[in-house]
Amino acid sequence: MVKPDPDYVQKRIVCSDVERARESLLNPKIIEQKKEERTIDELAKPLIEVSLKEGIETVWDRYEKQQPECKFCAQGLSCSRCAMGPCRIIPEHGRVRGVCGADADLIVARNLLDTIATGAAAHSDHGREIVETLHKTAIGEAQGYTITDGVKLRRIAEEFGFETARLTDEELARDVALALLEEYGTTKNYVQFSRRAPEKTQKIWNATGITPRSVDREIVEAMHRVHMGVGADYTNILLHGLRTSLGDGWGGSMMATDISDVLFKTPEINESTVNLGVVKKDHVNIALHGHNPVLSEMVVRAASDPELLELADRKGAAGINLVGLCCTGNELLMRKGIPQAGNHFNQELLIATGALEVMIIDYQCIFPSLPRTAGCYHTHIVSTNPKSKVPGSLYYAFYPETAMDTAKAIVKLAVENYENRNPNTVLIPGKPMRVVTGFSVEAIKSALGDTWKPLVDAIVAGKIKGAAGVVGCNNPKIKHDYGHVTLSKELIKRNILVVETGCAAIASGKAGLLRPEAAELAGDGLREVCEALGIPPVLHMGSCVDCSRILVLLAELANAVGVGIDELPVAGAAPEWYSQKAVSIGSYFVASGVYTVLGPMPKITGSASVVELLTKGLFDVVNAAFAVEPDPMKAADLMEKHIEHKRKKLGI
Ligand code: SF4
Ligand code: MSK
Repeated sequence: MVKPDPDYVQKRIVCSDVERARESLLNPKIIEQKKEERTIDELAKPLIEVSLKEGIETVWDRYEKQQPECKFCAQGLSCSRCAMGPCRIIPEHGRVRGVCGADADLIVARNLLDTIATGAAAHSDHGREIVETLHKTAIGEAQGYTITDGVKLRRIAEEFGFETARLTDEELARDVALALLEEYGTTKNYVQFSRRAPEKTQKIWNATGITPRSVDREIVEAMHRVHMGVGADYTNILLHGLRTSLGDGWGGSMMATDISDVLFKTPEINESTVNLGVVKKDHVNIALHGHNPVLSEMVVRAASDPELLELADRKGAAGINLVGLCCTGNELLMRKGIPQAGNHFNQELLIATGALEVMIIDYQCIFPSLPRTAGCYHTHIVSTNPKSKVPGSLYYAFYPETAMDTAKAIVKLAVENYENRNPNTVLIPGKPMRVVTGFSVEAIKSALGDTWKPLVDAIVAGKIKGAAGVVGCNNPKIKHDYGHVTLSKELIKRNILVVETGCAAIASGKAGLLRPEAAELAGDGLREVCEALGIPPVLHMGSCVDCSRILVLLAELANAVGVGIDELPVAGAAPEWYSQKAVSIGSYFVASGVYTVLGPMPKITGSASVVELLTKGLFDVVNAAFAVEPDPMKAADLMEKHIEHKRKKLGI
């Protein structure tokens, strides 16, 4: 049986070692006020209350302790790239340039390029791991994996011009995997999937010089460009940011999505449940948190292993209950209907239910402090990825070659931990919310009768005014889920169909917007279309990397009517974004022609020139730009106005 890696043995953090902050918080009025200020998620509130009473720190407490934030950093005006610094631009003190001579525009632009490149790297490295797993599956080296969607595999193979007829799925998978791995450093000067974009959109990229040449090349060049003394033109730097992000959206992320579909199945419309109420009192509960589905897919299979189920029975549990978190959860929800416990700001609260035996983490969006939270309960945090080791966790090194053995070992660990649960601390705060999910591009098209015509007709007739992609995270600068839910409700009321990914989709799920019944909240036209098709007015399209599904959807719609993506009556929004990946996503939406409204302000206000370029100047370059509007009602106004403008230009 696989055991935790002996080379990375971590001492379990015990509650007495965890900083507690309880004295000032025993005032019931303060507790009441804080839980209302922090979230609109009704099931989160009782657990926030418990955390406050017990002094168990959460993201909101740490955010409060970080105030006031450094105003130079917040404006993007600090630089610590080289050893002559760190430098800050403070014009009122005559500090208008860093030691090297960099001005505010350059420092802000370089910081932003760094952020975009980080996000693009995170998505694309995830994509590479999925493609490597496909390769290992094809050559028989991966344990327990199979090719689940051979049709999609063949479609991808044809895009590369491969002869598919005489090859088996495995032979084809090997060739496709190798071709995709080459995309990371291809010398053909474009990434293959960028050819999925409408010709008009590709022409804009070519004219602007932002066609992504290879996934890694753009990221490496971004890292080169942020070095001291490599160019001082903020426009030139930020155009490379767009190019880097396109290599993510139409490259690394798209590979992650498509190959996960090939390995684990292309999502189909299915039903499940979301919110913290998916935890079961009488079951062994295991959470799957992070972004990469390669391990969690195996855990799903391991959890139905008869021996492990029998062991759970012997320990007195009624079964093994898997729940998802963040985007690993989205991957499982979309494909397998595994219930989803919540989004980014539910991660600590899930542990505070006291009923979680193990939280398995892969990478991205995982609070490094989780083992401290778990230290006050019986929960084990199990880290699994060699690039994402976390002090205080149990580290089970995960490799595709031994995937099933590792998955079984972790499930066994959880089952054995069930008896350590303290029933007195268990708080499952309510009932789960039903959701309808699984809206891959293929599933949407199939629901429409394998043609885009009904959707195009509904848009032309004005029943549906347009479409909006609402994506991204949680951020303590915005009340948890308020931005997502308010914006989505407002858009559907205005007959704008909403598609969502990531934590935005989970927020909508918790609020009941992913049920067909939510059509009641939509405007008359959208309601009619949703009721005719039996679909919700907010469609869950997947995880963060699955924002690439939105790109493909836009490309197919634009191709169906013979326009560029920039001409479609669509808009994007990230009302509660926090991560570098979200900046890359926003950038590739804009670079692909989608006007995008951000909730929290990026760290760019130190340069009026950069703000002007990103919010106005880009219209002259890619016919789309960013806006920043933290108030979701006002964000809906901006998006609706943009959509109406596009309709007018199309003459509809
Ligand atoms: Fe200062 Fe320039 Fe070095 Fe940045 S690169 S730390 S601005 S000297
Ligand atoms: S998990 S990147 S908090 S959407 Fe993808 Fe959620 Fe944002 Fe992470």
